[in-house]
Amino acid sequence: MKRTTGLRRALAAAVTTAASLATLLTAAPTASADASRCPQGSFCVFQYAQFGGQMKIISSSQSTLGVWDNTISSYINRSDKWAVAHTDAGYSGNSSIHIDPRQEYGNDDLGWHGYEGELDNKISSIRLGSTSWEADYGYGWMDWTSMDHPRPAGLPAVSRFGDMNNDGIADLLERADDGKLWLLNGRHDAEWRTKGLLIGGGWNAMTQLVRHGDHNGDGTEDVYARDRSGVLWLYPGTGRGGLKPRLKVGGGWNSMREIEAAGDLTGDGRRDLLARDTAGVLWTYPGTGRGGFGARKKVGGGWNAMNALAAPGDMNGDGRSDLVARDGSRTLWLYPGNGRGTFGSRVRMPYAWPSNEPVLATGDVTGDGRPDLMRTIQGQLYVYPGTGRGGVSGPEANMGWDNAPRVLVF
Ligand SMILES: [Ca+2]
Ligand SMILES: [Ca+2]
Ligand SMILES: [Ca+2]
Ligand SMILES: [Ca+2]
Repeated sequence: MKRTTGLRRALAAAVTTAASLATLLTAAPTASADASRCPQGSFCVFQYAQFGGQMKIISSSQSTLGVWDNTISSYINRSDKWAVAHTDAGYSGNSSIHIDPRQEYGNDDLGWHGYEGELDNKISSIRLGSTSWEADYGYGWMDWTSMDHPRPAGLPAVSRFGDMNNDGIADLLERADDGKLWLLNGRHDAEWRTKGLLIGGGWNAMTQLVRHGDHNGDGTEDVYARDRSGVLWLYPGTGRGGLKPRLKVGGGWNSMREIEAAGDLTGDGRRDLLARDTAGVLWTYPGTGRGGFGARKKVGGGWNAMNALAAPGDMNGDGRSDLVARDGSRTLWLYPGNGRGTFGSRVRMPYAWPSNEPVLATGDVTGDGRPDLMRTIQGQLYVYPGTGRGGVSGPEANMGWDNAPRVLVF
């Protein structure tokens, strides 16, 4: 009976709300200013500051707000979604506030989670997303303004990597902040945009993600991933941009600070891994051509002087895979592979590379047959086209960059 009474009361309240919310919204506050009204797992907005007046639960993106248009003054986010509030319908106008997931009251810059200044009582749409980027743009992947040039025929196999869907054009893989893995197709649409293809979720469980062509001999590009327990997994590529069920390579890889899929370093035509251990020793793991590795070979010590490694393929055009490393002075060095699993004398590369941004090597993204490098500068990804003689030329802006903490492009 209590339930019926409660339901009737709720229905009556709903009818009253629907009939007179517009009136209520302009009347004096009556409901209690109690943030705990907002259920765990919900994002709630309130008519008045400090959680006062009527409350609305926002459980999906709202391109218009109906009777709630221009009436919201405070909020609390107990959901796992990001939210961005806009002053105009259709997610346009000013949108200066990013509302973090689990942003409980009393602990942010605004004190009481009020929409101050130009947003107070002026919100007309709210978009939710599982990442800040998705709440901003309405989709979870980064737009890649791809170059869309076919890879020239006759390119040495050592340089041929980056193409996940076998169309001859290098693609990017992006792990978004929420752990979703996206294929950013190198082939753009009519508007020069790339629509992300979702490979799957849960990739934040991985502490390393690398790829560099085909490792198991089926002609399609594969991915290696290390999980938190130190197990290395091979995810064979489908050749259509996706990944097949994973195969366990082995455990113990947490002794490695960094792993790079480096192409063929040993000269046998099979692709290998490089791994730097926590003591700074660099090791070559020769690929078997079936996804696993033979006995590792020591490259040398002292590599902890480098704060980033990248495996670009053959940068200097001698047919052997090379290594790029950035030192603590923002200098990038090319270590030319000698085809025996180690490297010749290093060569300094141009430009000062930011010390805290990734050095990206995902193959030939410009389509001239030469592997390229990429880096981010202030929220933008730039391509440094490889010269094919060991250097790179001036940067070309390529796409907006999601600089959330767990974003990874490889
Ligand atoms: Ca492709
Ligand atoms: Ca493969
Ligand atoms: Ca080379
Ligand atoms: Ca290129």
